[in-house]
This record gives sequence, structure tokens and C-alpha cells, in this order.
Amino acid sequence: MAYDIDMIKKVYSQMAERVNTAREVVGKPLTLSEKILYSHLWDGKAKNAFTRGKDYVEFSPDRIACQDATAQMALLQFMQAGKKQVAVPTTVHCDHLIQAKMGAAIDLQAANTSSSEVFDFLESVSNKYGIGFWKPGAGIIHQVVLENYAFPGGMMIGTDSHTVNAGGLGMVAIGVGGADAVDVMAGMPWELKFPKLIGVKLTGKLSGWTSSKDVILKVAGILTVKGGTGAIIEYFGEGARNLSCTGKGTICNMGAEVGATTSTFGYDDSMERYLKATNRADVAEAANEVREHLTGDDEVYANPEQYFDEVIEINLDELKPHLNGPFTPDLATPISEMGAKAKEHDWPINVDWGLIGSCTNSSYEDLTRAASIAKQAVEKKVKAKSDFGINPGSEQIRFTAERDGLLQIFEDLDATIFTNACGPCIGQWDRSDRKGEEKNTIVHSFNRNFSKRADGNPNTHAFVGSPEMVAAIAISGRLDFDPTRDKLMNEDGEEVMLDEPQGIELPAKGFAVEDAGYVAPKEDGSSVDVKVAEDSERLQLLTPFEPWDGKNLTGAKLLIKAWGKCTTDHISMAGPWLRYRGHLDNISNNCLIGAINAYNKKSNFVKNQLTGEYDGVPAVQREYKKEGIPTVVVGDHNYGEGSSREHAAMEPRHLGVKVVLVKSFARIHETNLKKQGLLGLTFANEDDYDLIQEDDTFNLIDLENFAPDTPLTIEIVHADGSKDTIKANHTYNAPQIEWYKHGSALNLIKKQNAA
Ligand code: MIC
Ligand code: SF4
Repeated sequence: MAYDIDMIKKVYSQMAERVNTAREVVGKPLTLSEKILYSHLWDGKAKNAFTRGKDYVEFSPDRIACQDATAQMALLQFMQAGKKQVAVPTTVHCDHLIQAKMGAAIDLQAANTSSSEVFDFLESVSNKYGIGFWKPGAGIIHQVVLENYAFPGGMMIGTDSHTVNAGGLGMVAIGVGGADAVDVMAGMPWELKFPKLIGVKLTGKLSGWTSSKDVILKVAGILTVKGGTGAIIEYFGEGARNLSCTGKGTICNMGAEVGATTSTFGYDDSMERYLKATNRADVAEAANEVREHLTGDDEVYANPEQYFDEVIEINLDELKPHLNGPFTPDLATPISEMGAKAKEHDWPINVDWGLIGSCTNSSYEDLTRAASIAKQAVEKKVKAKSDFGINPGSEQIRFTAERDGLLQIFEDLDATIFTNACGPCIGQWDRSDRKGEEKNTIVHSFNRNFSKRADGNPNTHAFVGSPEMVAAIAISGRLDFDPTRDKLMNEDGEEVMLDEPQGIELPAKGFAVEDAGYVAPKEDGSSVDVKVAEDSERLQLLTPFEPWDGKNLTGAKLLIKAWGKCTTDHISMAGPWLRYRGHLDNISNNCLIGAINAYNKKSNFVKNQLTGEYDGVPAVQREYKKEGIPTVVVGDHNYGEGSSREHAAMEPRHLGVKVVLVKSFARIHETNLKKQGLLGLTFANEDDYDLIQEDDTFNLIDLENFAPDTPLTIEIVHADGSKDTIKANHTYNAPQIEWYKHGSALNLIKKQNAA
């Protein structure tokens, strides 16, 4: 039986009425995304239609998921909200804090020792507040959610940008910062700007070497890393129905890489099969009863241009396998062209590692497709030229894959089976073959390949591909290997070719598991004691941020003008820093250390205007803080792209940065800044970015009149005394301005709860 089946049945019992009302109010047939959004309004049935891309709307999500690296901050905040229990079903998953080094058994034990303080904290907070807890080793949050919690037509939020994975099971699942999750845990509405809608019509059927991953690699190439910003991507058409449920999950998962709010697919037979195979026939039956409401209306899919803001069409019969990268997930190259492109750009051809895993591609089907390639290598006597590492998505997948002999196939090829966890995908990788900053290439089935992400080396060129393509490339050891065309030399000196991969959608003998790793919370957790040691270097109770003094901001110094791509990995690096995710002061020592200073193109090397000396960003910022001098961070386009981690907003806030002024923001990061009481502003005129000089001082001369839809005026005073006065836009609505006034959204919740 499924978890929280009563909640799911309740959602379905309201579905017909809510969808029908929404259709009347909107006055036309509805997409699936609209059906889910309008049936999850905080105020119940729809009363009016919302303008996409404009109206802020309050929603009522059905559930919440948090992973260990973000849950610490989310729960530290929730503990301050003064509530006894979480208001909606919530789970915590321990997956980010486990390093891949020797293989699952040893690595998991090492993580349980080195991070016991954090895991114990998360477990006890979960127990206290009624939160389901998934132990280290249970699996990667999004695979565990897909296997246990996602349900067609539902709405969830999660403190991780790849929460969107659950779109593979027909949800609207959205990644948020911890402060957003705290709102919903505390029984309050969750606010989102009503998204725009991008329709992707899939025709045809995948075959040969092409897989679901290639659909999203192609979409990423079309939309680029910001093309999906503020939009839900809805996939439909015969091609969509032909995809497996976990394949749909892969596509939705990587929608985060184009900045999409989320992605989703209508309920179909593949989802029904998956629900039944994962022990949730009850959910499938309930969904079948409201089936028509769990997909877009026929008229919409027949004439998508009339209903979506943008429509893309992809013919799966013609789609070719791709590799995306290096350094950005939207640089899409069909594998047949990789050789020439790699030569042109001087990307290293030899591949050191092939890594299969991450929330994107670690399902049972993924493992079978990759194993079908690995098996051929063993049978055809080809030795893998690259090292090979595998992270299964969950203990259920691992256990089943072991039973079915899949893991043995990889082991026969000398692969290392790492823990069911994020591992190298989030820089939790003790890479033994290369230290230092040597230029090298790896291929993986993950979603992100930003500089330094997997191993901390800025010269590691990481390419993203499907699990089976990663397997083929790891076997050949070459980035330019095209298995549809190229031969390999075996140990007997014969030339052999790899046959097309064969996947098994769902295990013929069913899934099996002995201990899935779930710990249910106490019915009444009021007696549970949550301990945080005073001198802990990993956990620190939060002190509320100072409220706004109501005055204009004057005399603010430029901390850094970030140049080019500035993702959350640049603002608050993961890898070794994951260690401090529960300790705001300690993790603030990584604040913006990856951002490139526009004036010298170096990272972590900025001018201290008080002394004229250069130093690391956190050190300089701490000097300003000591002197009580406010600061401004300036940035380029899509600032804060990538993850949901609110540390990227809390650190600057904690250190005394007041304003983040950029050309444009990634959605989650902009909200995180607002929630934590910072001013997130965008240049009204993009070119004003060029006016900012290294010794500038900023005055926000009309902040006292801070109001919705009213740009702010910034006076920029240069070192020679000359001035530029520019306009900055913002998207704060009235309630969000209240967060700013109170110093943070959490301060406001606390005040409301105390009242
Ligand atoms: C990531 O893939 O970057 C992460 C780590 O999962 C993040 C969350 C985090 O920083 O903890 C995400 O995508 O939101
Ligand atoms: Fe974990 Fe990587 Fe997925 Fe983020 S993208 S949740 S780090 S596996």
C-alpha cells in the first residue's frame, strides 16, 4: 500500500469539481499543468483566471521532500516557527553527504561515522515533528520519491532543484529553498508566480542508441540554461506515451537545467505500470477513476499553439544520441559530431571515468540498458579503458539489480558500485586517479556538469550522456567513440562492435528489498529532544536576521562584480563545503569564492576598498561587516542558476551584503534572496552593468518608498567623485516587501505565530 493514500484519495475526490470550475473560469480547454495548479489553490475552487508569468498565486502543495544537505537549514528554520508537527506529509532523505571512494560498504560506514552528528540531528528533528526519515544508503531523494510518494495530478515541493523529477509520474513538483518549505510545513500557503507553459510534442518512438536522456539533452540545446525560466514544460503526444515512466522522470529531472519551474507528463499506461510495480496498485486504481483530469484536454494537444506560450516538436524516430558539455549542460552535440568538435575545442579525447547514477538516471531500467552494453564488452572480450563507477538510485533498485545479476555484470568489468546516493554528482568523490588541476575528460549520466562540480578540478571536462552511452564510452575510453559506427579492438586482437542497448522497463520478478531504509516518526514527538552542541562545527542554531530600519541605504561598497556564469555552485560551493550546511557562520567562509571578479578575472580575489588590498571574498566581506559597512554584489544573467540551496542567499545575508544587483535571476535563487531579507534587483537597463567600477559606492535613494511595481533608483558614486544614477527593477509584491521589512520571511512567520 502507498504511503499517505488517504491524502491522495482526498486530492482525487476534489479533482473533477476543481478542474471543471477552472475550465469555466479560464474559459477554454486546459493543459495538464493548469489542471494541477488550479486544483491546488490555497483558496479552494478557482474564482478567477490567472495571468501566466505575472500573477503571484498561493498554492497548497500535497507534500514536501528535503534532502540532507538542504534539510539542515530548512529544519533549523522550521524549529523556530513554533509548530508541533509539520502540516503536510514531509520526508527527509540522507543522500548528499556520502562520499564515493572505495565502494558502497566502506563508504557508507565512513559517512555514518563522519556525519553522524548531522544524521542524528535530522533523524531526531524528523521524529519530533512527524517527518518520515530515509536513512543514509536508502537512496537518492528523487528516485525514492518517484518510487514511493509521487502520484499523478499531485503537487509537491522539495528543497532541491531536481524535485521536478516527480513530473515523470505526472506531478507538478517544484524545487524551492528551505524557507519556502518552512511556510508549507508551518501550515501556510506557498506562493509562486503563475508559470508560463511550454508544450513539447513528442512524435515517434525511441530506438537503438537513443534514449529518454537524449530528449532532454536536445531540449536543453534548444532552450539553453535559461530558456525554461518561469515556465512549466508539458510533454505530450504519441512519443510521450511511448516512453517509460522512469524515462519520463529523466526528462523532467533535467528540466531544471533549462531553468524550468518544472516539467510534467499526462497520466498514461507507463505510469500505471510503474505504480503497480512499485507496490502502489491502490494509487493506480484511484488515479484511473479520475484519469481524464490527469492529462491535458484533447483540444489542447490537438492544437497546442493555441494553448501554450511556446511549442517545440521533437520526432523521436529521428532523434540522435547526444553528449552535452563540457562545463554547461546545454552545449548539445550529437555523438556523430563529437570527434570534430572535440578537436576544434581541444577537449581531451581520452576519457578517464564513466559514471552512471544521480537522480536523473539511476533507475532499474537505466541500469539494465547500461548493463546490456557492459555485458557485451565482457562477452566480446573488450576491457574497459576508463574507470567505471555506478551509484544505484535506491536500495530497492540496488537490491533488485543485485538479485537479477546486473551488478555482477558491472563488477565483471571492474566497475565500482558506490552507495545509493548522489556521490560524484555533488562532488562527494574522492577521486583517486588524478589530484591537482590536470586537464582531463569524464562522462556521466548526471544532469549538471558545471566547472569543478564532480571532483573540484576546474580542468575536468565533464560530458553528460545516457547511461548506455556512458557505458559505451567508458569501454572505448574515447570521447569521440560513436558505437553506431566505430569498432573496438578486443583482447584477441579482433575488431568488434557493440550491439544496440536492450533495456528492461520493470523487473520481470518484481522489485524486492529487505530494508528500504525508512524510519517512521513517532505519533507524538513532543518528548523528543533535539540536541545541537554549542561547540559543533557542523550545526548552529539560527539567530534571526535584523529587520530593516526603514531608511534609504547609503554608502554601500561594491563587494564583487561577478563576471559571466555565476551559479549557486559559484556562490556556495558544494563538495567539501557540504560539511557545513548546518552551520551558517562556518559555511559563510565559502561565500562567492567561485565567482569570477570582473576586474581581474580571478576567483576569490577582490579589492577591499577600505585598505586597497586584495583578499578572498569572505575575508573582505567580514572586514566590511566589522566596520558596519553595507555591501552590494553585482552579477550577470541567470545569476544563481542551478541548485535550490538557500545558503547562497543566507551567507551573503549573514555576512552583511544588502543588495544583489544583476542582469537577471534564476527563479529559486531570487525567491531565496527575498525570503532571507535581501534586496534582489535587476538592472532596468542591462548595459548599466558596464558602468559599475571597482571602487564604487552605492546609494539607494528611494528605498524608503519601496513598493510593488515601482523601480528603485540607485546612485553610483565612482572613486573620482563622478556619479551615475540608474534604475533597478524588482519583483517584490506587497507580502514580500513585508519579509524585507521584518528582516526575513521567517521573522514574519514567528511574529504571526506569536500573535
Ligand atoms: C545539486 O544538484 O546541486 C543539489 C546539491 O542537489 C542542489 C541542492 C543543494 O545544494 O543541496 C539542488 O539541485 O538543489
Ligand atoms: Fe543528488 Fe546530483 Fe540529483 Fe542533486 S543532481 S539531487 S546532487 S544526484
